[in-house]
Amino acid sequence: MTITLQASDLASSQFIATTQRGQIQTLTVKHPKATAEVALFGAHILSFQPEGQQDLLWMSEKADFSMTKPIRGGIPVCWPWFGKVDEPAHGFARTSLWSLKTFSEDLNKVHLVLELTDSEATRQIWDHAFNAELHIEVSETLKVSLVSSNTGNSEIAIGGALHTYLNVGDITQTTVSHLGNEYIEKSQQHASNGETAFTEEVDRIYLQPEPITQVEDMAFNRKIAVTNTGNNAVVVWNPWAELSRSMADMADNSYQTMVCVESTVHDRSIHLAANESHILTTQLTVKNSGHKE
Ligand code: TA6
Repeated sequence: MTITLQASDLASSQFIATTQRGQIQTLTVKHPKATAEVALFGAHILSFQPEGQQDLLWMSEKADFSMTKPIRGGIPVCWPWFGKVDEPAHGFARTSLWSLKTFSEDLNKVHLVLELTDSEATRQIWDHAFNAELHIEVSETLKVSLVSSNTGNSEIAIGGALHTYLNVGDITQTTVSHLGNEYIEKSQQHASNGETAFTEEVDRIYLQPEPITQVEDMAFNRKIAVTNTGNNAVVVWNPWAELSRSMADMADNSYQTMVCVESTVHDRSIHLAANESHILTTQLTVKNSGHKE
């Protein structure tokens, strides 16, 4: 039986250590099946490396760890909205300080639960009572579940995304498929054959994604299955050369080794009455690897 422990029991953990990156407190998981690092700032997963593999997550070499900006790379939690529908872009969860609520561990996996609840600071941006939990399961796969609960008396409308930055060997030898028949790009609706390759900036909201998006990374000789639930879209983003050059927290050529595949609730389309919850998940699984890395 696996027992769920409180954050105050962390010192007794076999697999989790408290660590630091810049100004940011992190939790480092070293488990026989995988290693991972999670920042309390943003409940941001910085790294996930299954045993014997390259990291599945890309992290910018110029990422800012000062706690004043979102971190570029890993899995930012965009919440309670996705994109620029409101200020700040992608919501406030990724720049809020979360806390470790509970954890459990055994030889199969480590399960962390991080929590954010409304405060004076969040109410100045979004005047609602809420509880958000990020469940992070580290095993051969990485499973991330964002549980949003309405703890107030009136309905709330939420969107959001688990904005995963995947680490790929070479973007020009990467395809993303099983994306469905329709996408929005720069506010225009397009038909799709369900697949995308990369030769320029791509920033697309796929509106009818299949439950499992496939990423084929030929340079690292691996396929990654991204399994999503609770979403109504999958966003695919690569900024390409010009936009990368304009971003202070990305090295000029670093777009060549990343692609974002994001489990997304587009358009604040989840309406939660008092005491209702919604769960958005994404799970990353390496399907095959010839270990050409
Ligand atoms: O998910 C894609 C996207 O919304 C892009 O439009 C791009 O701006 C990206 O997210 C990164 O946004 P950020 O606010 O982190 O710079």
